[in-house]
Amino acid sequence: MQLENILWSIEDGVGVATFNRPKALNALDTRTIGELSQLLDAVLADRAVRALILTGAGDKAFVAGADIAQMAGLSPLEARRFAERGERTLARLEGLSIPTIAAVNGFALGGGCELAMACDLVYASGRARFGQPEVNLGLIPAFGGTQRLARRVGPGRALEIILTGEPIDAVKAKEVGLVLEVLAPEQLLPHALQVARKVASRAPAAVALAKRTLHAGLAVDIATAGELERQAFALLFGTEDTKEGLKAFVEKRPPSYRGT
Ligand code: CO8
Repeated sequence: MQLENILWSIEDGVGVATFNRPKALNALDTRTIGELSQLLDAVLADRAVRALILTGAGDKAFVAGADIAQMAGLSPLEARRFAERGERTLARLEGLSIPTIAAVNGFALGGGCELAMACDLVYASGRARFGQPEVNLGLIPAFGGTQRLARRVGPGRALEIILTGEPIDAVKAKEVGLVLEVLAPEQLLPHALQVARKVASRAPAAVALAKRTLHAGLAVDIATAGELERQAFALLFGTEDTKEGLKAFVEKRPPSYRGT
């Protein structure tokens, strides 16, 4: 992998991707989005990576949005391609079968807030600021932000955040349901790693199907969603890990999952 703008490490089966473009507060240019896409390919191919954490380098920004200087030169067709590329990459991130965690250490604005919302779990340091300031630039969120924010915090709050373009602090973000926990800056990554390791220790197929069923269920009516849930539940009985999990409980020992 040729990564210039994302630092990548793997610890105990947990991959940590750190956005690192200090001169632009880690903003997403086309190169960085391409690198994220490459990284997702690598994560998909590597069964040893069982959870993924996204964070930002430095103490100021998670990701301050799409790269504004680069966007300023786009034609309408280029803008459409840029938005499609970003949205497709975030949809792939959201659809990963392993758990994903955004550890938001500073500004998560525009595309940065959209990136965090494409992760399963969002934790923030007290320094974090979230917002969709696109209207200040004569734009609208275009990496899925109008949709994911409304699903996370409800349409009323989403409209308030999107239409005013004003950022909210970490405490407010927790209050509205965008963030799960607010931590001291030095506790943020250790907390994210602790949660990632816990989820990574569970049966991988069960984790993957729980996540897929939840997302698929939100897109359909509740009766259809219930049917999807029952199908996923039944499917697990064909895996060795489910047999192991049930057997280990009966035998009063910890389960040993192999991802099979
Ligand atoms: N893109 C490019 N460069 C940026 C960005 C960005 N999003 N954010 C900050 N920078 C750069 C600044 O230009 C500055 O560079 P320089 O030192 O060369 O002047 C450097 O980072 C440091 O920033 P500031 O000096 O502005 O730092 P402050 O502490 O004063 O302010 C803020 C921090 C409040 C975060 C401020 O930088 C800011 O408002 N940034 C822009 C945030 C923003 O509007 N983000 C949303 C962008 S739009 C978007 O994400 C749309 C997504 C959908 C795309 C669809 C594509 C078609």
